[in-house]
Amino acid sequence: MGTTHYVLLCTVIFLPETHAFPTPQRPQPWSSIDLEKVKGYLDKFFPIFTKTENLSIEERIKEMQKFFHLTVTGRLDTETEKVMELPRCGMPDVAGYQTPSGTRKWPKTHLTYKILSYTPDLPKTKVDDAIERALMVWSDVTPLHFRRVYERQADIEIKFARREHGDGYPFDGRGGTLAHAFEPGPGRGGDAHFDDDEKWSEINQGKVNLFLVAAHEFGHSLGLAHSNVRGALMYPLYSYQNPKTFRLPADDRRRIQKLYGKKSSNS
Ligand SMILES: [Ca+2]
Ligand SMILES: [Ca+2]
Ligand SMILES: [Zn+2]
Ligand SMILES: [Zn+2]
Repeated sequence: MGTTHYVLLCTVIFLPETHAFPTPQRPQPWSSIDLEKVKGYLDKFFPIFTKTENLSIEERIKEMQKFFHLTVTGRLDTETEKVMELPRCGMPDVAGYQTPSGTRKWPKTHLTYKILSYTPDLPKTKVDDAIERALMVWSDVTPLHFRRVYERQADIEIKFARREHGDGYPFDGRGGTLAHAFEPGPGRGGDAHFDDDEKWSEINQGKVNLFLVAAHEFGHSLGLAHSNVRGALMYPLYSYQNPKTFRLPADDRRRIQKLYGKKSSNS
């Protein structure tokens, strides 16, 4: 187990080098700017702790380090800072504490989706294809069906947007947050938004693979919270793998089937 973790950890930490994102490597004294940055990260991704005023910043960092299986120091050490700078999903990592995962799910198996806007990074057909394959990741192992609609409102509405885009969760320019999605429900429930300041790609090479991020976001659209299992699709940090050989990891399969059941053999 320890060996596996070590190898995967290297993969995660190696990521900034494979992306064109600025990753400051300067040694970090504990300045007020660092403190603001760390607080911002914890408020956004570990929001449960903002309600507990008496938790020190060290205690909050420890919770984050536990989630990511880092050495629990309570300090902004190099390992912790690198994880905070990795490209990732915009949804919180401790949402499960506030809304126990599994309490929000669609009360039906036939869902509709609609693509409201496209990225200029890819031909439309490539976007359509990545979205369709990302939904199939989930419909392949559950009784869920997805049908694309063009005119009327859909359960899962998909768009590419920059910065503030109307839902109160502004994107942050290139790097950092890549996308976010809302849990099942009416209106914006189920919707998935992709940061169009990223360079979206059907491969990787310094860009972000749309299929992999979309498959992760649709997990949220269907009611899954983040997993702290490294290698799980619902792990919050972006990590590239070949989309052509992608198989839904066991952790994600188990969690989605707990919500919707297994695919029946005649569907
Ligand atoms: Ca919706
Ligand atoms: Ca971003
Ligand atoms: Zn996520
Ligand atoms: Zn949004």
